[in-house]
Amino acid sequence: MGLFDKIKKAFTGKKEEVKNYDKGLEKTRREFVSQLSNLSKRYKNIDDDYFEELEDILIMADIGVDTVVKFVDLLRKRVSSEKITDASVLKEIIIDELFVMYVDNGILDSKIHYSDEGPTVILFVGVNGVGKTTTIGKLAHQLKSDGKKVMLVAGDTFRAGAIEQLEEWGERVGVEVITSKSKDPSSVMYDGLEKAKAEDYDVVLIDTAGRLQNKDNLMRELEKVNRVIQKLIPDAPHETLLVIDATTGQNGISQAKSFKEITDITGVVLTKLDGTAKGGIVLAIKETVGLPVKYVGLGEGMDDLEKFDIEKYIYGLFKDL
Ligand SMILES: Nc1nc2c(ncn2[C@@H]2O[C@H](COP(=O)(O)OP(=O)(O)OP(=O)(O)O)[C@@H](O)[C@H]2O)c(=O)[nH]1
Ligand SMILES: [Mg+2]
Repeated sequence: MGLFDKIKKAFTGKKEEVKNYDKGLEKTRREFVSQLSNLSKRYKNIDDDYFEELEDILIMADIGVDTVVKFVDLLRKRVSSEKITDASVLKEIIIDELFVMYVDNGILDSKIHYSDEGPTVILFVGVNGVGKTTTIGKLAHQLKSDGKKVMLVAGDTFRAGAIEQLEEWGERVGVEVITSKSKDPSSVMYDGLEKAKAEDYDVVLIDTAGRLQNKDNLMRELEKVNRVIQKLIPDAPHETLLVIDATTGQNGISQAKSFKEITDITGVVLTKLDGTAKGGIVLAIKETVGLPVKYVGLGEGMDDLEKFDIEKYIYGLFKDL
């Protein structure tokens, strides 16, 4: 039995557990996966044309050109060494190999690291409109449901309406939001962390502005933010999560590369997967950027954030095959 069969079996009958993945990956499943399925129906024999079409399909799913070339190369070798001729057999091997590629070279740590003592500080960064504030709202809801005392810090003092947006989330999910009239994000972060320490908060989620600016300015700004946070909590931020919009495809990959150069990113939140057929981007982030995806956004609602789980992801993608 192949790896995929095992995954499929593991989640069969566990609808609730994979509900968000199932729903959120529908677009990718419909386009990418059905093309894959058609391909193996159309080709009786595996030849060069087959591999070329396969390459195109994988590139369209935003797995990333380099990764695809490497992957298809590996498949060609397997096909020739194992003398595989049947395209429907190869279809299953493709899924297994995609899975192996993700978990290979050491599984990236997709867990959030919570502080043993004092508040855990999670900083959210990313370009504008990717879903930082929404992700904070959703995560606050999850953490609160887990019984944690959660604080949101409105560190986006730049965009009009940003503070109100975070306040709305705070109200909706029932957690405290710290705001300030000051235009300096550092001052609201300082106030928030001071309160979080004094009042024993478990988790502090810090929103930041998604303004577009050059690398040097952004680097300086993030250095300042980190300095301020560390004045109060020396080992914070415990996580710096980069939020990427999956619908922007390879653009998101370049953002990840840039942010990784200017600050210490501990993980990625990949949002709006429900709005794209390019779910292959998860592989590209791992292969070309080397960052772990820690959360995925699978819709706009407050329950539509999931811890990233490669097995559930693979299930959501290929369950109909
Ligand atoms: N479909 C879908 N929409 C999402 C998801 N995450 C966020 N959004 C939407 O994306 C839009 C932008 O989200 P925000 O949270 O405001 O993004 P932001 O990064 O905080 O934006 P700025 O503060 O302007 O930099 C909103 O309309 C959200 O509802 C998701 O997982 N799925
Ligand atoms: Mg925002």
